[in-house]
Amino acid sequence: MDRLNYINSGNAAYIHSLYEAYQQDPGSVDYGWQKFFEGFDFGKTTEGIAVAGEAGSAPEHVLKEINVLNMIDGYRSRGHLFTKTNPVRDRRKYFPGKELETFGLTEADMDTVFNAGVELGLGPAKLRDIRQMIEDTYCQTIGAEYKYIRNPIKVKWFEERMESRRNTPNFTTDEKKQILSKLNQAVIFESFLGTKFLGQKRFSLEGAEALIPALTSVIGKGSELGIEEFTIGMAHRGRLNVLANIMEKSYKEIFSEFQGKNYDAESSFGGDVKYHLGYSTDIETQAGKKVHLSLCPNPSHLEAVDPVVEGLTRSKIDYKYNGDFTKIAPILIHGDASVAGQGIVYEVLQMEKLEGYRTGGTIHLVINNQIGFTTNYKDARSSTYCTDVAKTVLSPVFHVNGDDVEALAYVINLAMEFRQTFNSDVFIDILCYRRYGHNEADEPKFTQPVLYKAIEEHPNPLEIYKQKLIKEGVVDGAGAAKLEKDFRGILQKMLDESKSEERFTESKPMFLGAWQGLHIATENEVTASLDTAISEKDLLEIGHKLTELPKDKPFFKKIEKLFEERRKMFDETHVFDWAMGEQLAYGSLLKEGHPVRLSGEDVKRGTFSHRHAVLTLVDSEDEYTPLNTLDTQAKFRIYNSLLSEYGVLGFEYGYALANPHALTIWEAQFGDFLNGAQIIVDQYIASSETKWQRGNGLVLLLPHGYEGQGPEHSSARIERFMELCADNNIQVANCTTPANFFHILRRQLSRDFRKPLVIFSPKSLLRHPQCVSPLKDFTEGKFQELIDDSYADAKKVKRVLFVSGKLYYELLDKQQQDKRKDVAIVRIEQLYPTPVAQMQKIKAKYSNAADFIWVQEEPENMGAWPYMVRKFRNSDLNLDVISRKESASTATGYAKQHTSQQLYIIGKAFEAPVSKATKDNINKTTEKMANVAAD
Ligand SMILES: Cc1ncc(C[n+]2csc(CCOP(=O)(O)OP(=O)(O)O)c2C)c(N)n1
Repeated sequence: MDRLNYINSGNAAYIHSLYEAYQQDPGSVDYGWQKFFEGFDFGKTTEGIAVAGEAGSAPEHVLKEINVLNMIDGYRSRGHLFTKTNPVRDRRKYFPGKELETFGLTEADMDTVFNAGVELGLGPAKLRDIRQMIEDTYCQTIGAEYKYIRNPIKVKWFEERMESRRNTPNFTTDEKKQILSKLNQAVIFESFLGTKFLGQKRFSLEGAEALIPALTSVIGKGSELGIEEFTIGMAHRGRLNVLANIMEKSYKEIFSEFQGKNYDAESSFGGDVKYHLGYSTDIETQAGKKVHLSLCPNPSHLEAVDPVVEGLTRSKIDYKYNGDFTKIAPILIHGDASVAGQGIVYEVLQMEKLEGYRTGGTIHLVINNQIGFTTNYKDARSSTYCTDVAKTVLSPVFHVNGDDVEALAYVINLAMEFRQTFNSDVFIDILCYRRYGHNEADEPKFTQPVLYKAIEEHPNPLEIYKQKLIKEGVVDGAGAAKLEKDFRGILQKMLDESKSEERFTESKPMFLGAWQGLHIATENEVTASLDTAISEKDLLEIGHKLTELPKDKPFFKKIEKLFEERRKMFDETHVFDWAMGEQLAYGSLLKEGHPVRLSGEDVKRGTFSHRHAVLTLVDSEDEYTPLNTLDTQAKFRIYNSLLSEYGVLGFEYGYALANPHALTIWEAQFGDFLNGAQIIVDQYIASSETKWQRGNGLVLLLPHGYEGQGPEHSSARIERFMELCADNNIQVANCTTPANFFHILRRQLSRDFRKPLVIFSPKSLLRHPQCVSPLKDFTEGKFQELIDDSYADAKKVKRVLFVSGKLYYELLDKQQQDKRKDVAIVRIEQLYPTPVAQMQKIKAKYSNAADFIWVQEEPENMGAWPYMVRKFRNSDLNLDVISRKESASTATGYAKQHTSQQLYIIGKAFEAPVSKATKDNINKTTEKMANVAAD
């Protein structure tokens, strides 16, 4: 029957007229109505109607039929509001005692037979039975939200599965025993830690232990349905339990961590607390299937791990599973307060169906302990459920009572099946509680005395399930007790062994799988650039492919013109601009077999309309991507991202993590938007190697430069990156030539280690006539961390200007115009690792120079200067600065003021330098005066 949920009793006259029309000619009404009236006429002849007698006139009964249908529909849509899903609190009641009345029905209708029962597969049935059936299905320990899904096939899929079994699990005896055994591990593990490491933080899972059998179940079901690998992201709560009882990290290793035995004084790694560490492993399911599991390391910042897991998964889909979304699935485990409060969840959800970001559906599990630290759920969200964000992408949500471990295992299997069938996200909200405080040293009664009184008296899920199985005769009391005792025995043995070992580190080495052959860089390796040139033959071959537009496709005239200009670079001028330098880097890497992925807002064309890596054909949505026409297996993937920085940067970080042999790049629209993704920079990009021994080769392109566009689009906040630089953690560059940009991109994959690379990329230089590189700069040499001046006369130089980025060209202009051979302009192309040795060489070379000045466009409190002044504070370089004066805002909003500031900087840089002799004199006098003062 067609959906009839648009009808109600108010339509009585209309329905009556339809029925009359149907009686005269069935074909005169819609097919759905024909079927309905057919059933209704059939129902009228059945015993039910005869018995009910007073069922009233035909139209009146038709109305009641409709009411029953509405009731069924109501239960399907809103039954979740009436479930028994909360283990420790009573749910609020809607319309108590008026459930029938709400649908225009009464107790007197309970024995009337309604054809509407057909909708549930019951056939004509008494209202009593219909209601029982929908209550059993939708109002027990599982609440289902799926009716808002617009795809009727998905809706039907759920309806059929849930209603055919009344949403009731029917596990075999063996399966029940397996569930019991996993629950036993989960519960005993926590209580063991609680007694042996009293007061130590572990963010226990107690109250939500059903998560462990649920995960076992989803992994088992997933592997049955073809999944070979799961990537898991989760926060602190229950992480140790997952590591031990799902990931099979050895109990001994975990106990050693509790005893602080994994600390290695020799190591340069800073490490992290145990409930943030990642792990990966191969496990075998109950059915004997091998599954790879990886738990992503995560920072304290809740939900920050979500995009990283998604990116990691997508990378594996692209490179390891050849685009097959059914071989790997992400599982994200959220907390109720964080899933409701953190915007990153929304950003990640919006990726669900996007070509460049989808992962074939994520299984979202929420450990809904109804509290966030001390904050009650009522203060944590405005939405009814913590999972309501799921509805933005029409993802189904199941709310399950965490005390009903079978219901949870059943639902999670259903969710897995759904994910594999439709490649869509699905949420499971596990209603549970947190037995203790936020951590083990915390007193929850200070803030939730009533709830914690209820929790105190509440039996743990193992106790509840054990009693159920004893009642069913699946196990006896003695068997269940033995299970507990045996497992405690195993844990005690592991603890004893861990205590007897002096130091214990069984952590998996970092360079496994795709990272095989790579290593942590030594100091020398980081500072050395390898030869990254390509042959002229390759360059021209790539160039011709990149600039040749197929004759049979219609392109815009301006694009054809642009490509003709590009073509000339290869055929005639042999001088290349920024866009070509960039694409030659990609093309040459692709030719060497390295895939390239570039994502960010509007990257296909490029924010500044310079890239045109993807061309849209005239009057069409079809696209042409020259980089994908090269003669290579490696693919160029380029995606305009959703308007997100935090989510997309996290995704690309994860993407790069899974494949160090692909070049992965994220480009910000303007560099200043990066601060929306600061958590990913601070918590992952800058610190993950130190904290978790996880390298990453991600490249960030951050458009930067003072061009009078106002405070918001001038600065990508170089200072923010410079303050993060230590231990050779990242590379920061601000290149001035297409060739140097080309080499640094190629260098990223040419070495045996990976480091994130932050490039402050240009805007005006994209079209600057001098910002071009000759062919030989691509076919010879390597990335230059520092570029010396080739115009100044070394002997005459009295002042050396150190500069980076586009300001160089403005200084150059002035130098050339005024023919100032006494001022050398030295470009620092790589700000970090800072080429200190090369800078010292510069000092030696310009031996008559008295001034060494850092010149920057940014205000004095920004840019690279605060870093440089710290780095060189005790050096004989005695650096000074020329910059905009310190400022709260990055740049002025007035174009005129911008220009005068710019002229001031350039003018100041070329002010007549003081001679070295005079300067030495001044220094001596100052020193003397200081000594006098000291006396
Ligand atoms: C982004 C972020 N903000 C604040 C915190 C501090 N914090 C740690 S746990 C917590 C409560 C989390 O509640 P919930 O998500 O429900 O998880 P639970 O601890 O209850 O399992 C808060 C606010 C954090 N870790 N991350």
